[in-house]
Amino acid sequence: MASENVFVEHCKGINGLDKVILREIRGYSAEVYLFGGQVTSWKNEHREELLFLSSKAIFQPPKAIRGGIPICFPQFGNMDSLEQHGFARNRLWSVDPDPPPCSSHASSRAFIDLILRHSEDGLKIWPHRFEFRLRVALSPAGDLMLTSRIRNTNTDGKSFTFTFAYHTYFSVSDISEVRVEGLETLDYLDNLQNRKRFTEQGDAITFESEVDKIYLSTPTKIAILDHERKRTFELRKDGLPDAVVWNPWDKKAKAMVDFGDEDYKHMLCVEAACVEKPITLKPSEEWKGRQEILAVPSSYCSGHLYPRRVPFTG
Ligand code: TA6
Repeated sequence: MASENVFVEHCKGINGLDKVILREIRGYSAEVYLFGGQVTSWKNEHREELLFLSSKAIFQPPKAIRGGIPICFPQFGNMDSLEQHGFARNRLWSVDPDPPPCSSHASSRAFIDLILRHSEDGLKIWPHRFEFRLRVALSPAGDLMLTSRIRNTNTDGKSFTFTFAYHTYFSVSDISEVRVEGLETLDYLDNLQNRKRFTEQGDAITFESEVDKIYLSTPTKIAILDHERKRTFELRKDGLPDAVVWNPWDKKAKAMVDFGDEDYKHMLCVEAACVEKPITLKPSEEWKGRQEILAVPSSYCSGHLYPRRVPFTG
């Protein structure tokens, strides 16, 4: 076992791609591929997988891996000049040899620091120098925390602007039994109607067809209730005002080569994001965006958003 210690193991994954396995004493684990800086697995103490990874996911760079937590940077979606969702998910990251201290993960022993920088080829596509530091950590309670710190290292005095998302694929038992709480009555941009703006109705969100919505200025906490599994995912976010909700449903599922025809029944993307108001950084300025996800056993009770857990430390 090519391990550094019981909490962090460096090894080879699918197609020999480098990956890191994080483990916590009580049996939680997470897997991160250096390709894309992408989490592809998060398991609880019962070894149950909590994230969705497509049955047809392709592990062949530069193709993005379908599932887990792809990182959309420096562009969310396809509304600007770069490829869909930017290039961070299609690049090879490296282990950060000299990570700055990260206060918010003080209690965690199972963590890895990755780094992505501009490349000479990359400058031809996006003419900016940057450092993107990503810490992926498992808390002793099994919460999965991702902290991104992006710094503008341009030497020509130029600022740069970007949008961002943690494109998290949650594993669910049956999409038609899932409810999302925390986005009621909010405005959203509908990606299926050319980003036209609407206001969400007052109840928790349920699913019976394709959905692709960008909710604006959401609360910092959103809950995904999987009634059948009696499980609630809590998504807590910081520095990421928006949230994207996506399920391709049947037709789009069939159209995606790296997605099983029935896979849409067992996944839901709820993505902590910054889309509506892009972030601009001057040289040497740094932005921080953080998400923490928890999976808690929950007895379904509408309107009660946070079952039995401690408040978010932020
Ligand atoms: O986050 C939702 C979304 O932007 C959808 O529009 C859909 O395209 C999805 O991302 C998947 O994008 P991908 O480029 O990974 O196929």
